[in-house]
Amino acid sequence: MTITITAFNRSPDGGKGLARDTRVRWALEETGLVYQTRLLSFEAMKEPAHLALHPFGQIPTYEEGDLVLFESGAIILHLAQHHPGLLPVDANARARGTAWMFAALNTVEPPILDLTCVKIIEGDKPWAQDRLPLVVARIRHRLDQLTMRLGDAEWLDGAFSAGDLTMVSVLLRLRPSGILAQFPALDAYVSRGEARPAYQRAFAAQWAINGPPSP
Ligand code: GTB
Repeated sequence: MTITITAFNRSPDGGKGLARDTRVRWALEETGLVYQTRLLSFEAMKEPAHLALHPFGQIPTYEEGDLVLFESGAIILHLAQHHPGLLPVDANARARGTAWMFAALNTVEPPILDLTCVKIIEGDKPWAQDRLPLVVARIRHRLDQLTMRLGDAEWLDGAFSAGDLTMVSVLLRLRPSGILAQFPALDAYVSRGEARPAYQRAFAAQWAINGPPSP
Protein backbone atom coordinates (compact mmCIF):
# COMPACT_ATOMS: atom_id res chain seq x y z
CA MET A 1 0.00 0.00 0.00
CA THR A 2 1.41 3.42 -0.92
CA ILE A 3 2.26 5.67 2.01
CA THR A 4 2.08 9.42 1.44
CA ILE A 5 3.04 12.09 3.95
CA THR A 6 2.80 15.86 3.67
CA ALA A 7 5.55 18.40 4.33
CA PHE A 8 6.29 22.08 3.74
CA ASN A 9 7.17 22.92 0.14
CA ARG A 10 9.83 25.13 1.77
CA SER A 11 10.38 24.78 5.50
CA PRO A 12 10.92 28.05 7.37
CA ASP A 13 13.93 26.41 9.07
CA GLY A 14 15.89 26.40 5.79
CA GLY A 15 16.77 22.70 6.01
CA LYS A 16 17.55 22.22 9.72
CA GLY A 17 15.02 19.37 9.77
CA LEU A 18 13.05 20.88 12.64
CA ALA A 19 9.59 20.74 11.06
CA ARG A 20 7.61 17.74 12.19
CA ASP A 21 7.69 15.84 8.92
CA THR A 22 11.32 14.95 9.73
CA ARG A 23 10.37 12.83 12.75
CA VAL A 24 7.79 10.98 10.65
CA ARG A 25 10.33 10.47 7.85
CA TRP A 26 12.74 9.14 10.50
CA ALA A 27 10.19 6.65 11.82
CA LEU A 28 9.45 5.50 8.27
CA GLU A 29 13.16 5.06 7.59
CA GLU A 30 13.65 3.08 10.83
CA THR A 31 10.94 0.67 9.73
CA GLY A 32 12.26 0.48 6.16
CA LEU A 33 8.96 1.53 4.62
CA VAL A 34 8.90 3.30 1.27
CA TYR A 35 6.91 6.52 1.20
CA GLN A 36 6.17 9.48 -0.99
CA THR A 37 5.83 13.11 0.02
CA ARG A 38 3.28 15.71 -1.04
CA LEU A 39 4.64 19.22 -0.56
CA LEU A 40 2.34 22.04 0.50
CA SER A 41 2.52 25.80 0.77
CA PHE A 42 1.09 27.55 3.87
CA GLU A 43 -1.86 28.59 1.69
CA ALA A 44 -2.53 25.06 0.42
CA MET A 45 -2.58 23.78 4.02
CA LYS A 46 -5.62 25.93 4.73
CA GLU A 47 -7.57 24.82 1.66
CA PRO A 48 -10.48 22.35 1.92
CA ALA A 49 -8.57 19.48 0.30
CA HIS A 50 -5.94 19.52 3.04
CA LEU A 51 -8.35 20.45 5.85
CA ALA A 52 -10.20 17.23 5.04
CA LEU A 53 -7.01 15.39 6.06
CA HIS A 54 -5.87 17.69 8.87
CA PRO A 55 -8.48 19.63 10.86
CA PHE A 56 -5.91 22.25 11.91
CA GLY A 57 -4.46 22.80 8.45
CA GLN A 58 -0.93 21.66 9.29
CA ILE A 59 1.73 19.18 8.25
CA PRO A 60 2.51 16.33 8.62
CA THR A 61 -0.31 14.04 7.54
CA TYR A 62 -0.11 10.35 6.71
CA GLU A 63 -2.16 8.46 4.14
CA GLU A 64 -2.09 4.70 3.68
CA GLY A 65 -5.01 3.23 1.76
CA ASP A 66 -8.19 4.25 3.61
CA LEU A 67 -6.27 5.47 6.65
CA VAL A 68 -5.63 9.18 7.11
CA LEU A 69 -3.73 10.34 10.20
CA PHE A 70 -2.55 13.68 11.52
CA GLU A 71 -0.37 14.48 14.58
CA SER A 72 3.24 13.38 14.28
CA GLY A 73 3.03 11.39 17.53
CA ALA A 74 -0.01 9.42 16.35
CA ILE A 75 1.71 8.68 13.04
CA ILE A 76 4.89 7.45 14.74
CA LEU A 77 2.86 5.34 17.16
CA HIS A 78 0.89 3.81 14.29
CA LEU A 79 4.12 2.89 12.50
CA ALA A 80 5.64 1.52 15.70
CA GLN A 81 2.59 -0.63 16.42
CA HIS A 82 2.43 -2.15 12.97
CA HIS A 83 6.06 -2.55 11.96
CA PRO A 84 9.10 -3.93 13.77
CA GLY A 85 11.96 -1.64 14.69
CA LEU A 86 10.41 1.09 16.80
CA LEU A 87 9.01 -0.62 19.91
CA PRO A 88 10.18 -3.72 21.77
CA VAL A 89 8.22 -6.98 21.58
CA ASP A 90 7.78 -7.31 25.35
CA ALA A 91 4.43 -5.75 26.33
CA ASN A 92 5.74 -3.84 29.35
CA ALA A 93 8.73 -2.53 27.45
CA ARG A 94 6.38 -1.42 24.63
CA ALA A 95 4.25 0.44 27.16
CA ARG A 96 7.34 2.17 28.57
CA GLY A 97 8.55 3.12 25.09
CA THR A 98 5.12 4.60 24.41
CA ALA A 99 5.23 6.48 27.71
CA TRP A 100 8.48 8.12 26.61
CA MET A 101 6.77 9.24 23.40
CA PHE A 102 4.05 10.91 25.45
CA ALA A 103 6.63 12.37 27.81
CA ALA A 104 8.47 13.91 24.87
CA LEU A 105 5.30 15.40 23.38
CA ASN A 106 3.39 16.35 26.53
CA THR A 107 6.03 17.13 29.12
CA VAL A 108 9.20 18.18 27.32
CA GLU A 109 7.97 19.74 24.09
CA PRO A 110 5.51 22.33 25.54
CA PRO A 111 8.12 24.53 27.27
CA ILE A 112 10.33 24.23 24.18
CA LEU A 113 7.46 25.49 22.03
CA ASP A 114 6.97 28.31 24.51
CA LEU A 115 10.50 29.44 23.73
CA THR A 116 9.60 29.87 20.06
CA CYS A 117 6.45 31.74 21.09
CA VAL A 118 8.20 34.16 23.41
CA LYS A 119 11.14 34.77 21.08
CA ILE A 120 9.38 34.96 17.73
CA ILE A 121 5.59 35.16 17.92
CA GLU A 122 5.45 37.36 21.07
CA GLY A 123 8.93 38.86 20.67
CA ASP A 124 7.62 42.40 20.11
CA LYS A 125 5.36 42.41 23.20
CA PRO A 126 6.45 44.60 26.09
CA TRP A 127 6.45 41.63 28.51
CA ALA A 128 8.44 39.26 26.26
CA GLN A 129 11.81 40.09 27.85
CA ASP A 130 10.35 39.43 31.34
CA ARG A 131 8.82 36.12 30.26
CA LEU A 132 11.90 34.75 28.48
CA PRO A 133 13.91 33.80 31.61
CA LEU A 134 10.86 32.06 33.08
CA VAL A 135 10.44 29.95 29.96
CA VAL A 136 14.15 29.13 29.82
CA ALA A 137 14.07 28.10 33.49
CA ARG A 138 11.19 25.71 32.81
CA ILE A 139 13.11 24.13 29.94
CA ARG A 140 16.27 23.82 32.03
CA HIS A 141 14.29 22.14 34.82
CA ARG A 142 12.98 19.50 32.41
CA LEU A 143 16.44 18.97 30.92
CA ASP A 144 17.93 18.53 34.41
CA GLN A 145 15.30 15.88 35.16
CA LEU A 146 15.85 14.13 31.84
CA THR A 147 19.63 14.17 32.36
CA MET A 148 19.16 12.51 35.74
CA ARG A 149 16.97 9.79 34.29
CA LEU A 150 19.18 9.10 31.25
CA GLY A 151 22.30 8.82 33.42
CA ASP A 152 25.01 6.95 31.54
CA ALA A 153 22.55 5.02 29.39
CA GLU A 154 22.60 5.16 25.63
CA TRP A 155 18.80 5.35 25.29
CA LEU A 156 15.95 6.06 27.68
CA ASP A 157 14.74 2.50 28.25
CA GLY A 158 17.00 -0.23 26.92
CA ALA A 159 17.23 -0.42 23.15
CA PHE A 160 16.47 2.57 20.90
CA SER A 161 12.70 3.00 20.51
CA ALA A 162 10.03 5.35 19.23
CA GLY A 163 10.35 7.03 22.64
CA ASP A 164 13.92 8.01 21.83
CA LEU A 165 13.03 8.98 18.28
CA THR A 166 10.37 11.34 19.58
CA MET A 167 12.49 12.70 22.44
CA VAL A 168 15.51 13.35 20.22
CA SER A 169 13.27 15.08 17.65
CA VAL A 170 11.84 17.33 20.37
CA LEU A 171 15.25 18.16 21.88
CA LEU A 172 16.71 18.96 18.46
CA ARG A 173 14.44 21.97 18.37
CA LEU A 174 16.58 23.44 21.19
CA ARG A 175 19.87 23.27 19.35
CA PRO A 176 19.67 26.69 17.63
CA SER A 177 19.06 28.36 21.02
CA GLY A 178 22.34 27.02 22.46
CA ILE A 179 20.50 25.51 25.44
CA LEU A 180 21.05 21.91 24.36
CA ALA A 181 24.82 22.41 24.34
CA GLN A 182 24.62 23.35 28.03
CA PHE A 183 23.44 19.79 28.78
CA PRO A 184 26.31 17.64 27.43
CA ALA A 185 24.72 14.26 28.24
CA LEU A 186 21.54 15.22 26.35
CA ASP A 187 23.54 16.80 23.56
CA ALA A 188 25.39 13.49 23.16
CA TYR A 189 22.07 11.59 23.32
CA VAL A 190 20.68 13.74 20.50
CA SER A 191 23.88 13.23 18.51
CA ARG A 192 23.49 9.46 18.88
CA GLY A 193 20.00 9.80 17.41
CA GLU A 194 21.26 11.96 14.56
CA ALA A 195 24.02 9.42 13.82
CA ARG A 196 21.52 6.66 13.09
CA PRO A 197 21.45 5.84 9.37
CA ALA A 198 17.65 6.13 9.34
CA TYR A 199 17.86 9.69 10.73
CA GLN A 200 20.53 10.55 8.16
CA ARG A 201 18.25 9.39 5.35
CA ALA A 202 15.31 11.33 6.78
CA PHE A 203 17.41 14.47 7.17
CA ALA A 204 18.74 14.14 3.62
CA ALA A 205 15.20 13.76 2.26
CA GLN A 206 14.02 17.00 3.86
CA TRP A 207 17.31 18.75 3.01
CA ALA A 208 16.74 17.91 -0.67
CA ILE A 209 13.63 20.10 -0.44
CA ASN A 210 14.55 22.72 2.14
CA GLY A 211 18.32 23.10 1.92
CA PRO A 212 19.76 26.25 0.38
CA PRO A 213 19.52 26.14 -3.42
CA SER A 214 22.89 25.55 -5.07
CA PRO A 215 24.42 28.77 -6.50
N1 GTB B 1 1.05 18.66 17.16
C1 GTB B 1 1.23 18.65 15.72
C2 GTB B 1 2.09 17.47 15.29
O1 GTB B 1 2.90 17.00 16.11
O2 GTB B 1 1.95 16.98 14.15
C3 GTB B 1 1.82 20.01 15.32
C4 GTB B 1 1.95 20.15 13.81
C5 GTB B 1 2.60 21.47 13.45
O3 GTB B 1 2.86 22.34 14.30
N2 GTB B 1 2.87 21.63 12.16
C6 GTB B 1 3.51 22.83 11.67
C7 GTB B 1 2.61 23.49 10.63
O4 GTB B 1 2.03 22.84 9.82
C8 GTB B 1 4.84 22.48 11.01
S1 GTB B 1 5.95 21.74 12.15
N3 GTB B 1 2.54 24.83 10.68
C9 GTB B 1 1.79 25.56 9.70
C10 GTB B 1 0.58 26.20 10.30
O5 GTB B 1 0.23 25.91 11.47
O6 GTB B 1 -0.04 27.00 9.58
C11 GTB B 1 6.30 23.14 13.27
C12 GTB B 1 7.56 23.83 12.89
C13 GTB B 1 7.54 24.84 11.97
C14 GTB B 1 8.72 25.54 11.68
C15 GTB B 1 9.89 25.19 12.31
N4 GTB B 1 11.09 25.89 12.04
O7 GTB B 1 11.13 26.74 11.13
O8 GTB B 1 12.12 25.67 12.74
C16 GTB B 1 9.89 24.17 13.25
C17 GTB B 1 8.71 23.49 13.53
